[in-house]
Amino acid sequence: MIDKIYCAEIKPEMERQRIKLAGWVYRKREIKDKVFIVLRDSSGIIQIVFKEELSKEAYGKARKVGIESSIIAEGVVKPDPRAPGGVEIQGDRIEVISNVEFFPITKDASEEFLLDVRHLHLRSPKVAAIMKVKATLMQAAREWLLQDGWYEVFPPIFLTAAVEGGSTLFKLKYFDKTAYLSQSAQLYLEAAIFGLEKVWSLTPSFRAEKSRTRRHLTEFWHLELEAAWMDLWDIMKVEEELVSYMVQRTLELRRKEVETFRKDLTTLKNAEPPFPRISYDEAIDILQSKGVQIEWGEDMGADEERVLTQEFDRPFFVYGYPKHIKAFYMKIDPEDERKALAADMLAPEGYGEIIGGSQREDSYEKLVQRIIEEGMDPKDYEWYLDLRKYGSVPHSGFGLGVERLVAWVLKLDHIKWATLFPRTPARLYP
Ligand code: NSS
Repeated sequence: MIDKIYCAEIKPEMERQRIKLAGWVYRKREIKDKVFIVLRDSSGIIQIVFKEELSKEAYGKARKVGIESSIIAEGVVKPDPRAPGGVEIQGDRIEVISNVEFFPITKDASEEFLLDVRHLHLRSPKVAAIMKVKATLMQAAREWLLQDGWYEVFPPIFLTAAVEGGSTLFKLKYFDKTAYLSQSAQLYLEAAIFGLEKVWSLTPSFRAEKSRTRRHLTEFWHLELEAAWMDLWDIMKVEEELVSYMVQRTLELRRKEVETFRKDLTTLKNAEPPFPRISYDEAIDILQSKGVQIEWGEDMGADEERVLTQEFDRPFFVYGYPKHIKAFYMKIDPEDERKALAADMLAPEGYGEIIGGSQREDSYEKLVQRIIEEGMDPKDYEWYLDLRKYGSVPHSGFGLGVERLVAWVLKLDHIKWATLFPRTPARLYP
């Protein structure tokens, strides 16, 4: 490790202090006998001025260095109101670690090109800010889960059956058998609650969704919780407390980053429990009153959800969906057999679903019946059905799409910007 400090640590109060920095050349310009280098590291940027009169050698090297070269630089702190951040470095030493003649990303690069060179694009301060916010959201989730007594578990990714419908399964050869990539850890988390009661996991989930939308990836990060002894209303409380903590903590720790993406923080600040709750029936009424062509019993897609989000200035729940548009494992509402005890959490500002959750069917007979109704084979779910034979309990859980949450928090126009290397039907590289 070299003994360096980060760009963001340099303050005007450090006047005349000698410091060492290491990073990449972000911008460069020359004026007469001076070279101005804006150095970038993971914390931010700072301007370093190399004057010929101060060090001929350093000035000469600085002149030759290219954008995105990695360098170690030394110099003295000098407050300067004209410099970004009110401070700059008078550089007198520069060591070029790896010089770059030409960096492929230029100002006018198209979005497609940026994704083609995503491995290089990741160094842009804007992408780094998104990843910092994502990391902070997950740090906050862990803080909350720890203090609320949830156990982290580590479920498998190779599965033998569908969780969220056969049409989006990724199938692969597993020696002489067929396996599928996990769409959700849910069924395995359900098994884990019998020993641990309140469990969570963070795993990649895979969906072969051909639909090209702003909110679908083929591989996304899935934060899932499952708890014994909780009904739908209990788990909705968990959801709103968790999401609220994640958002408020991120505003506390990453305000600057969030503000570079969105000027208006109202909907984020508003994300405090209780979140509004409307029934599916009410949602259909609202949509119909706004001229949307939708009938009771139909699923809401991104377009319908977008219209619905205009009614809210904070995340909200839609509960009580018709059972036939929801998954087989959801418990049927004993008060209305047409409906499942399901609730989605929708983010405002057009974003829509960020969480899908439900109470689970805990009766063996009813679960078998639902599996058959959905055209699936109970044999494929034998172990899962066992859970209803041996000490079945009321239980509930949910899954949060991490990239969807990030996209809303930062008002990104596409979920792909919320992940390091997006995977979509059209993109598997880099
Ligand atoms: O299909 S979900 O609505 N629900 C489940 O998978 C449950 N088995 C989770 C559970 O109860 N443990 O997906 C959950 C969330 C959904 O609300 C989205 O935020 C996200 O997962 N999701 C996605 N994000 C990105 N891309 C795709 N394709 C995607 N599909 C779901």
